[in-house]
Order: sequence, then structure tokens, then C-alpha cells
Amino acid sequence: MRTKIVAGNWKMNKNLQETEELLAELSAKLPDTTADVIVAPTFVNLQAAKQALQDSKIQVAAQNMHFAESGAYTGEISADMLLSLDVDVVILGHSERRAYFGEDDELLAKKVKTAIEKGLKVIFCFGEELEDRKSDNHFAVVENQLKNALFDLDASAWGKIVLAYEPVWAIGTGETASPEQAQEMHAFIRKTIADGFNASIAEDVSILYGGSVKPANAAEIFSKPDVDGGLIGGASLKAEDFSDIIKAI
Ligand code: G2H
Repeated sequence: MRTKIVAGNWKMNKNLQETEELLAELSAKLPDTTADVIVAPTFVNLQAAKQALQDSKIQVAAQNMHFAESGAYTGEISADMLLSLDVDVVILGHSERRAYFGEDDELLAKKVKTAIEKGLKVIFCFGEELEDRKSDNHFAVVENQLKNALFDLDASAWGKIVLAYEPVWAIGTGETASPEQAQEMHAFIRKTIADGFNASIAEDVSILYGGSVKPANAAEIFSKPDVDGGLIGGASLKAEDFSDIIKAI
């Protein structure tokens, strides 16, 4: 049985007070679930989030991380810094990092490698752009993203990796991949992992869908056999919506 996961990517939203308020509300509304529930507030509020959630089943993730151990990288955050806060999950490769901060597959391969070496769990994001899908290139693009960033890893790393397929054309746009499109791509991703590593790694890896998931569409997307949960942006900023999405898993 694969782990089901609902993760909230808060992006650059919520100051300290708002973070504490949202977590209090979410804790109060958290439905009973066997799924892993994760929230990723901004770096500056990770410590407060850990504090607020110390008796909760909700886990805390960072939204990014540098690949270097330490050093002259102004404005950056290392794996050790996250671990020193007891934050052991990190989102890497989000399309906004790729699009606005120039993160490419080569850089992401380094980040993933460091995170795994340090013992962090990685939620690795990838997905095609609209032009890729229109030109029927979406499978090739996704396959390359996976190969370039993850295929140099040791097979043992896969216990710490969660995949998050996020078609760029569906992120924050209100447009969602249809449940059939999500299932088709998730099955392809699983096959790509089986071909590159082995069937048991492919069978065990959780693959999340991300891109405009909301209470109204979550249950249908999550019902697909290769969809193991969601990475939720906008709808994770409201406790009621996020808890409704958790109920849908
Ligand atoms: C995709 C997703 C969360 P949203 O970025 O990673 O955001 O649900 O707002 O489309």
C-alpha cells in the first residue's frame, strides 16, 4: 500500500500571525485520516509552524533548499538549517522555482542529491507546459525531467522520494487536468520509474497531482488508481478547503 499524502504549498503567503492562525484553525478542523498531511509555510515561519504543530500529526515541509552544505550563498537555506528545526521534508523543483528562479534539471539533481544524503524526504515537482501538451510532447518532457534530476540516484533513495506531477498550465489558473489526464500521466510516470529502476520502486512511490486542486474536484482526481494524493496551492490557504480536500483522499 502506497502512502497517501495531502500537502499544502503555501508559497509566499501568510505572515507569522496568519501562519499561527491558519494552523490553529486547520488543527481544529483536521479530519481523521490515515493519509500523511503536510504543510509548507515560508522559511521564516517554519519554526513557528513546528511549534504550533508539536502535538499534531501534520508535518512541516520547506518549499526549497540549497544544494551546498554551507557557505557564501547569500539568502539561501541549507539542509542542515532545516534539520536543525526538525523540518525533514522539502519541496524541490516546483514550476515557479523553475520559471522565475532559473532552476533547471541539473541544479535540481544536485539539490535532490544533497537532500537525500542529509536524510530529508523530497517532494519532487515536475510537469509540462501548455505548448508541450499542445505539441503532444508532454510525455517526453516529463520523462526527461525525471531522468535528468532523479536517475543518477541510488535505488535506496526512493524510500525518501515523493513525486508531484504538476502540469504548468493547471497551476493557479483554475484549470485542472482532467482525472483521466492525471491518471494517464501518473501511469506513464510509474512506468518510467519501473523502466529506470524496478517495478517495486515504481509500485511503492507516491505520486501526487498538483494544479488547481480544490474541494470540488479533489475526490474525483484522488479516485484514480495511480494518483496518491495532491500538492495543493491556493486551496491550502483556507483551513476549511484544505480539510475538505483531506477528507476526499
Ligand atoms: C501548483 C499548486 C501547488 P495551485 O503550484 O503546488 O498550486 O493548487 O494553486 O494550482
